[in-house]
Amino acid sequence: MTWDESVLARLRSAKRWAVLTGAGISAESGVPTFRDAQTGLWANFRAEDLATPEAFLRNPGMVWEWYAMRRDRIALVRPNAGHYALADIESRVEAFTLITQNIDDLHRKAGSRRVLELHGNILRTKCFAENTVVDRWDSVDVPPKCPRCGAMLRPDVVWFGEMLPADEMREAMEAARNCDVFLSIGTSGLVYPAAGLPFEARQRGAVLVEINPEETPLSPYAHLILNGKSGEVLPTLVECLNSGGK
Ligand code: BV8
Repeated sequence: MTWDESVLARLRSAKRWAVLTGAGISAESGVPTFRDAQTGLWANFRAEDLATPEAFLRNPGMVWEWYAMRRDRIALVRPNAGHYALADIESRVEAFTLITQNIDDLHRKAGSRRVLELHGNILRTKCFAENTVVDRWDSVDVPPKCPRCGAMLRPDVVWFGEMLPADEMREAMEAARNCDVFLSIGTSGLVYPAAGLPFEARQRGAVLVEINPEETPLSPYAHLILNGKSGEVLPTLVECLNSGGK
């Protein structure tokens, strides 16, 4: 893979990094990308028709089971070389902010320290009414009931039509506006406001790199497109950065 030496030189000198990841970085760990997650019973539904508060109120049992199936799958998977490569870069640069749309906790498991989860975390559960995290419950209902107020429990993830966590989004925007390099990895770049972050970074003068086997709406704006699987491309990028241009 021949990479643009001038861009690589800017990456080697970059002090402040911001990274946005999507489902693609977890694909090699065996986690279906967001749009592949409708297997079996849910094959006839679009993800957007499951991951909404309206869908949950319409059919709480089905939506709870869809997340339970995904959570059970995620409990069995491990981070891949792409996740570890990002934790490696974080340990070598001055400032590193990892912004993820993923809810699978794999970046933390790979040792990344500064992780902004814009869309929540499937391993956390919260009360639908109180909007506060619930760690344990003895309700056997589907979905289970909140031990405090009796309302339905739900996954602590951001559904379509819901606001993103304000602190995480503010910090992500700040990182995008102040970084020297922005990596967009394994995301189709279709879901906002997360998908707006790479554009913000580019507008502020950052070097924009996209890592994805396919083209996305962001591709025409990238200074460097690494067309491949993140589990293969990211370790190679780390080697290039460490080789110092030899
Ligand atoms: C909101 C959690 C205020 C749940 C998810 C403009 C501005 C603001 C909002 C909107 C707007 N326009 C429309 C909206 C509304 C909506 C939206 O963006 N809709 C889209 C469909 C048009 N946004 C919202 O509702 C957000 N809320 O803005 O609140 C508001 C509200 C209403 C109206 C206006 C404003 C909330 C969005 C969050 C939804 N929750 N996830 C769950 O997981 O169940 S979204 C979910 O899908 C993911 O988290 C991710 O963000 C998104 C897209 O998934 P990707 O990660 O990109 O994965 P995908 O499968 O699409 O692509 C995988 C990519 O990987 C592919 O490109 C593939 O080529 C690549 N790949 C595959 N293998 C590899 C690989 N890459 C590298 N290596 C590999 N091996």
